[in-house]
Amino acid sequence: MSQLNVADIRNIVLCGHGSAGKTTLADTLLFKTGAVSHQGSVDNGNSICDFDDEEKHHKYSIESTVVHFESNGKQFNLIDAPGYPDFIGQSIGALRAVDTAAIVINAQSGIEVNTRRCFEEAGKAGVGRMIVINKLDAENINFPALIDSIKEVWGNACVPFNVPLGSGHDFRGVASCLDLEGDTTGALLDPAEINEALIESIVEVDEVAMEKYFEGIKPEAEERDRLIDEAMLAGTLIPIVCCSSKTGVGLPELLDAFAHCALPPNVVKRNGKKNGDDVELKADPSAPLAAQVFKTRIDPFVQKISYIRIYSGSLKSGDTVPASGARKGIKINQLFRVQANETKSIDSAGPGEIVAVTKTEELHTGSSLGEIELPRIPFPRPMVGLAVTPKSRGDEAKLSGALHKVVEEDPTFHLDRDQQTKELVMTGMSELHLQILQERLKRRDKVEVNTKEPKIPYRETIQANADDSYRHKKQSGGRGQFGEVHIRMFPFPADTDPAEFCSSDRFPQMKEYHHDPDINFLWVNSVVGGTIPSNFLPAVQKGFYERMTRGVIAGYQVVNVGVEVHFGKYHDVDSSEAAFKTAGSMVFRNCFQKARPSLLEPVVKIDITVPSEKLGDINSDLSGRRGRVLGTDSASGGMMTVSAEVPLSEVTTYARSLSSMTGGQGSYTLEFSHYDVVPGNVQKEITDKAVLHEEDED
Ligand SMILES: Nc1nc2c(ncn2[C@@H]2O[C@H](COP(=O)(O)OP(=O)(O)OP(=O)(O)O)[C@@H](O)[C@H]2O)c(=O)[nH]1
Ligand SMILES: [Mg+2]
Repeated sequence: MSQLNVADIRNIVLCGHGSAGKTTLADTLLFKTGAVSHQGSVDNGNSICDFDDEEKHHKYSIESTVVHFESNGKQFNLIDAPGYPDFIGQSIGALRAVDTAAIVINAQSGIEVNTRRCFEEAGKAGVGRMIVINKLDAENINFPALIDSIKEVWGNACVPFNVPLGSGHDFRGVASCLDLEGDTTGALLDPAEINEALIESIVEVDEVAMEKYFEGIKPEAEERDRLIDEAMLAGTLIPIVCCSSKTGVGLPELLDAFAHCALPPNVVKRNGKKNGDDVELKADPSAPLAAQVFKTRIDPFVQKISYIRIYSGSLKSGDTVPASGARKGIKINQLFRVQANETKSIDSAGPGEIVAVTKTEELHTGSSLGEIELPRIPFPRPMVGLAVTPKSRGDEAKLSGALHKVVEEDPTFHLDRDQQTKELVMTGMSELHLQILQERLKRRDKVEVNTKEPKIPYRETIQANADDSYRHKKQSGGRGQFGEVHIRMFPFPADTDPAEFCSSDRFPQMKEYHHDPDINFLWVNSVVGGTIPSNFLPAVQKGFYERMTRGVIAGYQVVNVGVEVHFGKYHDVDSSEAAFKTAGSMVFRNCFQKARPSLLEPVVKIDITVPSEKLGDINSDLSGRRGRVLGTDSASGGMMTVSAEVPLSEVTTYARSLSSMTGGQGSYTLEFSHYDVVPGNVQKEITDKAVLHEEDED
């Protein structure tokens, strides 16, 4: 296609639970539309979309894959996302690139945990939603019950756009519920009965159209397409389409439904910020450039690939454009269009398009291109940590390089150094996530690792006020060291407004305050009469920070603390930055120990889907793990979903326990919820185990 009309572009992510057939669907659509010359297959290890060695080996998707094809006069960009909840970050990134989410459901197993999660994430991303019921060629499918459960879980906006004709072996086609035509013998629900509900959910967004409809006038085709766009955008229409990606039945109709219902890029409303002000993005090639990197991949051959969605304006090969985080403009040497792992050079691209650039070091996942800053991509916070060392001594630098590549590629993977043990700790979404990444290190970077038990990112804080002072004094010949710092320490709860908190009533001598939102630390300077000269205050603050990073009682980051520095002493000759830094660090430690120190632990929200007869076992197991059940919901196929809050430390190896409790029939998703105070007995266990490296003198 030479000149792309933005209204003819359809960007769709295929997301949902594992094994629903998303990759098979993408592979088949590519082949049927002639975009590729062979029918890829996950089972045969020659899938176009699951091209990574790890994906071929495990026979499931690990990364999202971008492909494109043409059909019905439309240019489709499809992103095949992995269905394992461990890789949810891939779906969340992909949702930034698309205008519609097609949530694929396995007709046999119905709504599963990650189906729900993807549905919710798509809602948060503000894109249109469609539901694809796949695997209708499989046996023992109760289609009417499946539709009922979909409506029960997500509401009446979910309406079949078409229904299957025959099921299992006899699944031979689909009948449209919009245009009632053709032979509907064997339909699993009567299209004529659904027609009214479908049209109502389409006209519902427009009062005039609605009135006309109740007078008996149905919207004309063109008007209907406009209304469908509006209804999809408003979420009053969530069309359900039926198919089998294996046999190909229902796929022409699926493409037709995509062409009509999936939102074009110029319909979805998006905002960015320019110089702090909100700006609405216009899908216009001549508007200012607004584009965002939604994914990064390190390819063994072409190195770093940044995948970019253009929302507004155009990009040309050779352009130099501003980018967030880069001090100068960045040069786009060559633009590419991507087909799975293949790239093809293109000269330019406009709004709504998905392109890639290579070897651009300043671009990272989430970076904005152009003057307009796009919102942050809400990747989930990884929670499962493992200390990692190379198997062969001498491979430290190689390992660190390889892990930094993964950090660049995967926003749900973090790398830190443990403050206590000085070990490298990798943190991911789950054990499986970290295991797959280790496989990648072995294959791609030829480095094998040893890992140690999961690390929990505890935090340290205080529960009471305290005050203290510390004099650092050393005289060892020549010039001495002298610094004295007096502080008051107090809890500073999360979500406290620092401006409101720092009133003159509370701090009558306050000169200034500074709030660090990352660790919710409040620093108040009330030093009287220059007793600590202002040029030494940054050193005192540095001492505090060093101590907060190192932890006081168990070696974890200190958070939610406020300190008022109000008095001190100095010496004309012997005072130095180093002396005040040490005094700052020591007074912080001593004062913290007096202020009822406590540990905070991460609590996660867990959704567990199990056969209903296992519910009792799951609940009692959860209470043994200090869990709190929030609710229970019925899922399809005799399954129930339990939602609960539970300390992360209790579920780091939940996959194994759930599998043994349910004979492999359970699944779950984890999401960070909040930090909570650790009960006294558990705190004691952790602090007793902690080995603190004290280098300071007392
Ligand atoms: N009977 C039947 N099997 C299918 C169909 N589509 C896919 N499968 C099979 O289901 C299995 C999983 O298919 P995939 O396409 O890998 O599923 P997926 O949704 O991409 O799975 P994840 O990548 O883990 O999220 C494979 O063995 C496919 O052959 C279908 O329409 N009917
Ligand atoms: Mg897949």
